[in-house]
Amino acid sequence: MKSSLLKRCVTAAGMLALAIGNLAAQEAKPEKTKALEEGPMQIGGSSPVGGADMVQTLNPKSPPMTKADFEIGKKIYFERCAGCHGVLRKGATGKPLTTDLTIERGSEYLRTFIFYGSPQGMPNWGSSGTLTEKEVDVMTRYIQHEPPTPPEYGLKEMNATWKLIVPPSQRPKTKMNNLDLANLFSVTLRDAGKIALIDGASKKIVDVLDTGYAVHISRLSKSGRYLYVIGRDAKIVLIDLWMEKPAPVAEIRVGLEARSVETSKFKGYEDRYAIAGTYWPPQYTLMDGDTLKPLKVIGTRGMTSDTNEYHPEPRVAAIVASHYHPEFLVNAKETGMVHLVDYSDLENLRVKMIKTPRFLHDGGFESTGRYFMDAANASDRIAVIDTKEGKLAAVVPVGKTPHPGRGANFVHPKFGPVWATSHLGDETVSLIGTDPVKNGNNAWKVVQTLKSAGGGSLFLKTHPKSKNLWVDAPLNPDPTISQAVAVFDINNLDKGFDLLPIGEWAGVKPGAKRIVQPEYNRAGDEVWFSVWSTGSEESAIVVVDDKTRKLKAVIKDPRLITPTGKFNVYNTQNDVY
Ligand code: DHE
Repeated sequence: MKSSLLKRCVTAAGMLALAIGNLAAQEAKPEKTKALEEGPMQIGGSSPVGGADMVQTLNPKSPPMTKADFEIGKKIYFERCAGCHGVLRKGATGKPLTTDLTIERGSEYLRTFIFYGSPQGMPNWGSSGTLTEKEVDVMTRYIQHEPPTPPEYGLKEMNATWKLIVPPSQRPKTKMNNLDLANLFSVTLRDAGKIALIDGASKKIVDVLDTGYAVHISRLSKSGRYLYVIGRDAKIVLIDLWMEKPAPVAEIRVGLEARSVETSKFKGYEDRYAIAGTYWPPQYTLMDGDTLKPLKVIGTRGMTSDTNEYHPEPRVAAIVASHYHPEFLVNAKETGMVHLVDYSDLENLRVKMIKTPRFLHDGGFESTGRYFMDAANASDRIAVIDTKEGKLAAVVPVGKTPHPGRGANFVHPKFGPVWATSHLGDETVSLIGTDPVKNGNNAWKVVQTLKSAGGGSLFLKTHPKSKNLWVDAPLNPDPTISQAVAVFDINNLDKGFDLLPIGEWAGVKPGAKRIVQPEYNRAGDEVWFSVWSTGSEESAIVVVDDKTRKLKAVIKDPRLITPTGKFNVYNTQNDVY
């Protein structure tokens, strides 16, 4: 970080800390509602809120705002915006939001952009109802002030949040319920900060459990017994699925902001360690797999893979566990370095840095489980990492902003085994050959590009028993696309896609109804889709018969608030996608 910027941040942080101190010193009155009740402040001019404590800003062009509003803006920013724009607002999946850019853009432009979003993946925070007009106004002003520098977060802070709710010695020795765990789904209830456990056969909600804020993903232990759920607030909850009623047995916060969690999968080390990666601070933490006791923190700050420049905030994106060695593969987004972490000796930890294109995001294994297909989304590339040899095997140019989730594997009638990704930035689906042995001339290159319904896709899925490839587009601005899903016949890809109106089939009240993330059941004959509306609108889960592509069931329940990711236990535990 440039020293002048650092100085400005430190001074601003110092002043902010001082301001927060003053603020805390006053009787804690509901400044927040008061500030919001006053409605949008007039931008510029003297403070319209009279004697309220105003944020002292270094930049005279920053629009005035009260400290109460600044705190509201800070909370909303860390929870909703930092993921795309970075904790220090340097940008990544989303554009940089540093004040030299935002003040020049001005309040009217910023307010419109925040309210209506863009086809390139910026959610429509205002028109979707996720943020109120007044919150949009607060954010418009907040991003025209210097970002506060968030605190570091080490073992001391983690241990202060670590709770061993049920020690392993007191947990059941055998499964105490008659749930069909292999066909249980862990469903992210994003804005509720909970997960729903849903039985695959009956479609009944078994339970709704509290997790971290803006819960993001679930991952399974190798044993299939434990669920690891991580929230954007970097809180991990370990859930024991063998309990009479599945329940949390441990929890911890590993930072201020996170997206990924995994456990060790190599033979002899199954579930011995858990790992979580954070966006802030830029680091990853190794924990005891059974208890989440934090063991080791490793930072990712360092040089970028292309220009060898120092980066202060390489956020940890996807993490996968090697099946070939006692290793984790950890994506450092902004530097384009994949950390190959050898966990066989934590005291003499070996980390190999594999150079790949910058802006790594999500990804998954190809069908043999040897190669990690790793999306460098803002570089429009897929890095192919050989987890057996521990090195980069290829870099494959694909469409605009690939966003595969874990991707989709199938045998192409002409090109053999392929792995597929869809894209945020265009309507294509890239099929990459993944068999360097029997289909060497197709390996590690795009063998076919399909045209799906539109850009704004986040996930696609298939199943070894299916002939369908399902592609969502929840961030497309056209509701006839975002509220539907495209499906291709793998045996006849040239025919193009059928568009199924899943949002309509849900039969829910009007709302955003974005269709997100196809997920199969254990048998591979049903596909589950989230109908994702805002927290104040009705959402649902729609189940489609994979063979007939007809509606099979709709799961509706007032507890299903903003359902997004769904993780079938068996498929997640065994990398079936
Ligand atoms: Fe995710 C996976 C980051 C927004 C739903 N998301 C991931 C992974 C990362 C990531 C790094 C891979 C984790 C892994 O495999 O270890 N996601 C981010 C962001 O930075 C981003 C773009 C902005 C943010 O604010 O977080 C973001 N993600 C979203 C959403 O808005 C989604 C659609 C709804 C939600 O619940 O937040 C969303 N992300 C998902 C899902 C997965 C995921 C469902 C897992 C896909 C899978 O099949 O494994």
